[in-house]
Amino acid sequence: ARLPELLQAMPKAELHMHIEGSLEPELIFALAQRNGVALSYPSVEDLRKAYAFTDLQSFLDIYYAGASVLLKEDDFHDMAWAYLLKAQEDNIRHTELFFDPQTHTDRGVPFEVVIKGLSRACARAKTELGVSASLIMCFLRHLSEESAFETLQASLPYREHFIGVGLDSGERGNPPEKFARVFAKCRELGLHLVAHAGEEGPAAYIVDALDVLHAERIDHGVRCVEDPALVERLAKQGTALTVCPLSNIKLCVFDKMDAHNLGHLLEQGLKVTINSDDPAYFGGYLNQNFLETFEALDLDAQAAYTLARNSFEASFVSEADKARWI
Ligand code: ES4
Ligand code: ZN
Repeated sequence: ARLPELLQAMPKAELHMHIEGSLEPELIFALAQRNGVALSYPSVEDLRKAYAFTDLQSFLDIYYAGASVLLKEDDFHDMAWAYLLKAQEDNIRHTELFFDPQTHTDRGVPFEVVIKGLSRACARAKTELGVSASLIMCFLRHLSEESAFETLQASLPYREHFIGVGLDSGERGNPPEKFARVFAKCRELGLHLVAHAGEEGPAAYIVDALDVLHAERIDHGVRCVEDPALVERLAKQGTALTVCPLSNIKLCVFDKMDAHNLGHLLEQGLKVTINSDDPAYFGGYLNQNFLETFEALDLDAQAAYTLARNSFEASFVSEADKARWI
């Protein structure tokens, strides 16, 4: 079969997807209307035109503004459901979705509203779409340790609705150490631990995510190549990197797809996965990431198989489910 058809058809898992980053401009406008929220863009086209980013922060400003239309439980459900339909189209069998409660609780939306809406969509996906979906709660690293602890406290009544915690938002100046105590508490609670590191931040932040936070996977991690000893360690430990190629191009982490280091990371024996990050903002869902990466880096069917297998191996599903999918 031709490679594009193989990439489309092969079963896969997605491990790095911010559900708020799946909010398409059309849905932002529909929810704004439904909730009577005023937007600073006159039309869907004008909003989409604003999706031209120079770095992570220029994206985050628009991403947090987009999330302001989410107020009711149904809004969170409808957003997640729209993504889960795309996931099914892309032959995603399992997805671990990040959500950012502080983006909502800071606007007065109760934690309960967020998690109930998202959980309901995840439960429906399993029965109606055959897509397994879990939630990972992220702490915004530009906010304080105290705010992260408050968020963790608010989440405890819903402990069974999410499988782990992550760390996202602006990396520069917000090192993993800032959340050492929060992550220690989450570890005690038996939560899975992941962290964004080495996207815009230095390789040292990846080392600290491992040593200080005890992160089980590194989100992005592409700057690990700046520290050869770290690359060797990641390969030896089998630590997964959840790489997001289209995101990296849109946020200027690499100039163009030909210049992306994903092929190099694979050659180094790292457990690389491909993910969409914020697909509504970065020009495509998971299969689009696979297609553009394989085209630009001239990857083959063997690489496709490795990446799909890695996605299941690096997931937090049971060993029985892994055996079923791999
Ligand atoms: C994000 Cl690309 C990226 N990096 C860090 N935090 C994020 N939140 C949503 N997308
Ligand atoms: Zn991300």
